[in-house]
Amino acid sequence: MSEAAAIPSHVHVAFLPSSGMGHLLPFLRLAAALIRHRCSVTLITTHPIVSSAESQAISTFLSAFPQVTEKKFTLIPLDPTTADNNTTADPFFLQWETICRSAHLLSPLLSSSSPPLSFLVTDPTLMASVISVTKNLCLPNYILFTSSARMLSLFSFFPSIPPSIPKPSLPPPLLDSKSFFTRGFSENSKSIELFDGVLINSFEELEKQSLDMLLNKGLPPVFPLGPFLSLEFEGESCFAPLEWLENQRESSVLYVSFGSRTAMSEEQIRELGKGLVLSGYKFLWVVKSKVVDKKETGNDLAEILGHQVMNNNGFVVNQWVDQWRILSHKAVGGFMSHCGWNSVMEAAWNGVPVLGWPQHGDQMINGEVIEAAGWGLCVKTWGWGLNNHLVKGEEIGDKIKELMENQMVRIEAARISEAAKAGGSSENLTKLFQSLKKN
Ligand code: UDP
Ligand code: G50
Repeated sequence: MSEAAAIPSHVHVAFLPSSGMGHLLPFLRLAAALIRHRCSVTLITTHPIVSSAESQAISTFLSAFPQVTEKKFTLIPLDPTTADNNTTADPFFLQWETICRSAHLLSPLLSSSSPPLSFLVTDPTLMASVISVTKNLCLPNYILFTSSARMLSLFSFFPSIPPSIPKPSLPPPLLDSKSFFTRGFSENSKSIELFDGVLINSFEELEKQSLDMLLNKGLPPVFPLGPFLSLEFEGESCFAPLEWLENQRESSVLYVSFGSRTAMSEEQIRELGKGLVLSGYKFLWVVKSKVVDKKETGNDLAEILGHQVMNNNGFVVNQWVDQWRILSHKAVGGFMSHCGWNSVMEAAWNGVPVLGWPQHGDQMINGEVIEAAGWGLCVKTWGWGLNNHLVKGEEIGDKIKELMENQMVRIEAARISEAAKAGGSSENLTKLFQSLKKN
């Protein structure tokens, strides 16, 4: 979204992201793009905030854009005994449920905005709870879908499953019709027709088939506005081993990260470390063994990994890194990823081939997008990170070699990056504003 789109004056947009960096970051990136197009922006922040990564991102965003109005939305504390075990086990799921249960209190916050709001952009996990509020206020409401168009096709037709999506690729909690996740997914999916449109961080060239399928299905219009670009301030005060990267050969390093909320078992971490060493490639590895961002100490790391990994070909970190900066570095030639959608889009923009190892949720479906477009591999035989299946280091090492030695994926990754940069997101933004005028 770099070129200026034709946008009417006095557009005031409010953003309501849900919890988790994978939800917050695309909201902040889209908000920044609209600010660049001279819109006024209100950011609704939900309190208490789950992780310090989220608090940090919100505060740096607000200092970078002092013209943004922050509306603090204090949530009604959720009595954990009224939520099921599945919800309370994951702090981010618990927060989704807490926001949903507080959503009826949003009304005064939205109606008191000045100048009056043109529309709200709502997180997909909050749709069913928020739509009645905006309908009462006659306020247009758009969804920012935080995953792939392929996942959106599953979401919007649920409980039907598009034939193009194999059952084993479904988010595992969807296999249990009574799970908290399935209930929310299903209610949110049903409410989609009440929305004015769906904004998505994707682009035609990457997901043409899924986007075409979503057209003419009686759904609200879908606006592919991606890839969303990282914001300058995101890298502030977070780590990137640039000096180390500068000393590596071009495309020689494998970057390894499983996103902001996937913790691996210590046993699996050890095998992964073994695999990285066995591959013989240089690696930059972000290790995470806790779901929320409590830092592991350096001692813990050495204890888990052993000194061979720590002192071998790699650079191991256990803190929040500037992923965009790493992926855009010329030394990085591969990305072992859980296929969280933001990571996938960041790899696409930067032309980095991906070795996908989906861990949960929508990640297998996102991995299939990469594989179909030919700029990476998605390993399905390793199973989901959630189960007890331990993937051995030898196998991991072999897959890494397969990716890093594959010239075809490298060529395709460069092609996808070019298509991403040439994409029509700015035209789609213009279409969005034209659709607003008709409301
Ligand atoms: N991220 C980052 N540094 C980290 C970990 C994650 O900048 O150390 C960013 C990453 O670039 C992406 C987001 O956090 O934009 C994670 O979202 P994604 O959808 O990839 O996965 P999730 O964390 O939601 O599983
Ligand atoms: C997070 C997650 C799992 C997961 C997804 C996440 C999505 C987004 C779609 O964002 O696929 C979505 C999920 C739930 C819902 C509505 C929409 O109620 O951990 O699959």
